[in-house]
Amino acid sequence: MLHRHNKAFSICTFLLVVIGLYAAKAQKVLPSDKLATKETIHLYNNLFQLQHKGIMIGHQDDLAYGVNWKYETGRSDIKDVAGDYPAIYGWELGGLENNASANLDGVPFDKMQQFIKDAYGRGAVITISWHLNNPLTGKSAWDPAPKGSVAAALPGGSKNDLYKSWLDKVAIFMQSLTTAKGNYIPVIFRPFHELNGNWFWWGGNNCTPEELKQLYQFTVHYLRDIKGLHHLLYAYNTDRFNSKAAYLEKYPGNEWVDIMGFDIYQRGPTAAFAQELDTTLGLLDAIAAENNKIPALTEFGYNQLPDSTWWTDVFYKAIAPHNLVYALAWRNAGIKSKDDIEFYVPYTGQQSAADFKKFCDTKLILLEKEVKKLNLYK
Ligand code: BMA
Repeated sequence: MLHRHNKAFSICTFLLVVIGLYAAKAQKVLPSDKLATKETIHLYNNLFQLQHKGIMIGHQDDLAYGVNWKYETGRSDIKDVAGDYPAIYGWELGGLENNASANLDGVPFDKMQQFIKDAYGRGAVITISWHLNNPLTGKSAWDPAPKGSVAAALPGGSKNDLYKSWLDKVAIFMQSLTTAKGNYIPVIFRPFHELNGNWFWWGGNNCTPEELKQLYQFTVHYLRDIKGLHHLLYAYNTDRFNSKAAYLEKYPGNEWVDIMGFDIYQRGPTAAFAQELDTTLGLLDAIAAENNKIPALTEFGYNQLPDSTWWTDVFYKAIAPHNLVYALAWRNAGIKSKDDIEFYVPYTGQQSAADFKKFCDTKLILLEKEVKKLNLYK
């Protein structure tokens, strides 16, 4: 009798554990857009659950060009070196606001649309940045003068109509990103990146925290509520930072943001960079967890990769203990001028190529085939 009782008890316990596990798995987190499409909700939820399990490696303009090549169908520097495409692709809209047919780095928008559709079809993730011109001066994103550019773009400002017309073009581009079945392809949109630096017209001291918050909110409101786009997740994105307060100084609020990230580049000694990356990711872990958002390294790189074991010795060690779900390497522009070469992932024959493959082959680091298995949109 006692024996049977015990058995019934352990079956009950077992069932409770199974139900508990199931409930934990089914516990959904939702994006900030209450009307987000099904695929967008799945993507958000799946990325959220990826924390501690995997870090997706991404690359800006990966399919368009690499070091010493341009527009070769199917080619990618990451694939050449590591055997697979990146798990997340970064693209850039700068120039779209002026009706250009190619962006500021020469990538034709029609090719970009196709690259995005192809990558989505293979199960990967898309993120888009926008180095938009200064609406007040008509010059580039890197034209911080005069102060007042952000105020001018806001409702009531002299350039609000112009800014809205630019957002209309962004909306048309986003709406062009559809699947074979006609559904919208979810996109992580990353406007006003590096917003604590002084180099962009929306950044640092070029506006007040309140103005930037308003611009961020207005932008999301316009795209989401006025234009009716419900396939976007929004990434809030600073440059390097050293405290929670500094990170959150211009944060528009949880209703407007889905992903929290920052950009960081190694430009000096390795030990200091490794330490800073680790510390800053630790701050981001805490901030994202407190706000129930997804942490990501929205841009990173060590230009020209002069250290042959940087990937496993420095980068892996710094990122592995943290919660980030992706890290996006900046573009392999290649030779820009006689003294200016830019690349952040290795190409065949580059001195860190073997180490990059080793890094990508670790269990934690994910490329495209591995995320396809995760079915991020389901
Ligand atoms: C920068 C450089 C530039 C490029 C810009 C926008 O970091 O790569 O060459 O024009 O990003 O993509």
